[in-house]
Amino acid sequence: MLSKKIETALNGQIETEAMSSQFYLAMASWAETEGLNGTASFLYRHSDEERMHMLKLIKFVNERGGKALVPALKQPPRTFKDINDIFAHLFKHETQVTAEINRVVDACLKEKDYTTHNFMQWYVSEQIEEETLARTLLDKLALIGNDKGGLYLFDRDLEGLTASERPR
Ligand code: OFO
Repeated sequence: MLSKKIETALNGQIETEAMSSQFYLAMASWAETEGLNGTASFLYRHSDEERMHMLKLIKFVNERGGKALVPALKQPPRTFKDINDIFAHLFKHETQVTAEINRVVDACLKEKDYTTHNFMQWYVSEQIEEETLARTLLDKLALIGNDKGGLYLFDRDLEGLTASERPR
């Protein structure tokens, strides 16, 4: 059975995952209208993954005797400056999500809720993958600079990549 504190913390995390999904959906849609089709595919998939992270939490809360809350969501940004801006936002957002996950994990330890602590470890590892990927993509973009051919290849390489994979 979940304590009230942990139920609230997990509901907060449900909102965070839902917001991530919306945020990446907005980025995907923007990228698609800019002709960045590989980037758009990657971000649409990333948005779906975040929704899956949210669903996993909803099911866990309900199975453990709590009540999952489906949150209202804020309007995400409509436009972005360029592809660098997209991945800078994505990296920053993921580091904030990691900090929130760490807070949930910390609350589990304080409440001695080892079951939820164990469940949250999946999110801890997922964040390592996602942060590493976002950092690697930002580094690649920094190397490419304004080289149009490089940007074309970067976008094409993103076509088949998923958020928890490492790029070559
Ligand atoms: Fe849910 O992993 Fe990103 O935010």
